[in-house]
Amino acid sequence: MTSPSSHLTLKEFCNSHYKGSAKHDGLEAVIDGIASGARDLEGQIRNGNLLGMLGTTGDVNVQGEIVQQLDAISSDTFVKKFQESGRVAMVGCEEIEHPVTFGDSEQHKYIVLMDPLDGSSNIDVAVSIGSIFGIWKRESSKSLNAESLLMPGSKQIGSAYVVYGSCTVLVVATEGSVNEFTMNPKDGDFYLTSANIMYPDKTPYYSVNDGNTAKWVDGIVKAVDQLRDGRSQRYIGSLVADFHRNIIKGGVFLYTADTKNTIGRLRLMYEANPLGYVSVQAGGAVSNGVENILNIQPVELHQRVPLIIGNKTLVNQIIETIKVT
Ligand code: P6P
Repeated sequence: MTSPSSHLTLKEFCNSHYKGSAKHDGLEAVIDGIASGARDLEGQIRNGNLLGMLGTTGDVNVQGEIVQQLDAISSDTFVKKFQESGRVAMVGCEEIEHPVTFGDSEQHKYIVLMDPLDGSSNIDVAVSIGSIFGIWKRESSKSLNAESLLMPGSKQIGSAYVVYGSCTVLVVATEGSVNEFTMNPKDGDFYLTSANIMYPDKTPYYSVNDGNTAKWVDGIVKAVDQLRDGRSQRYIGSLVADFHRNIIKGGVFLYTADTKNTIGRLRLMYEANPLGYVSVQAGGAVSNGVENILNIQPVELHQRVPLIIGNKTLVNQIIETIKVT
């Protein structure tokens, strides 16, 4: 049995790893903004319907999706935190049609793309949901505009995600380093609970929506049949929660193209790229079925992409099966 005080705090970790470093200076303020926003959101999420914050706002977002109250609250929360950080030049978001610009000074070094609340269909049924963040260094030579956000995932300087689950965890990835921090409900601080995470060799799980089977091409049907052999299917309906289980316990997640979602359902810039960066830094892989997603040059902020992400051996097995079927 340990106590929170026996763990490094997120602030201690970030100050020692990022503050003042040539490559990551100021990143500690961005991560602190994510942790602070997650702390605020966690409190609201845990109240569920007690505060009347579940359900929809009645609006439809740029994706044509009905906006849940918590979608709007989470977007506003993190936009405010990134503005307060003084280090984020611009943020792009699933819930906002156009990017928000905060500043163009030397201090405003980072660009963030986020899905502030992933898994909206699970909000009002007490199932795990999460937040996802991709972090890029802004190219100071270029002026800030919508095009500034369209950088390939391979150019991320880091990424992070939060899972509001049975506990609240924040995972932060930079080059060669993936670390999990758990929030202590008593003081709202995040403490290092798993350092230098790498995918396990074992792969007991696979995550896919079996309900889409009739819409898949033969190669995907065969690839999923292969995954079923000796594994358990785990599918939460919140990408970030399925991703986190798979990186800790071992497994793969796939949401490929099908006859309904002909270019996939999930978003390149603020779902596939940030989680793909975490996956690769943890020894995993991320693909659209043809190439490493992190190499894709984006053309549109909200573009979708087929997603295969997790254990490298399984990702490559799926790609090979699609190719030869
Ligand atoms: P389906 C949630 O809405 C989400 O964007 C991901 O978090 C999740 O993995 C996926 O959609 C679930 O989609 O079509 O299986 O309900």
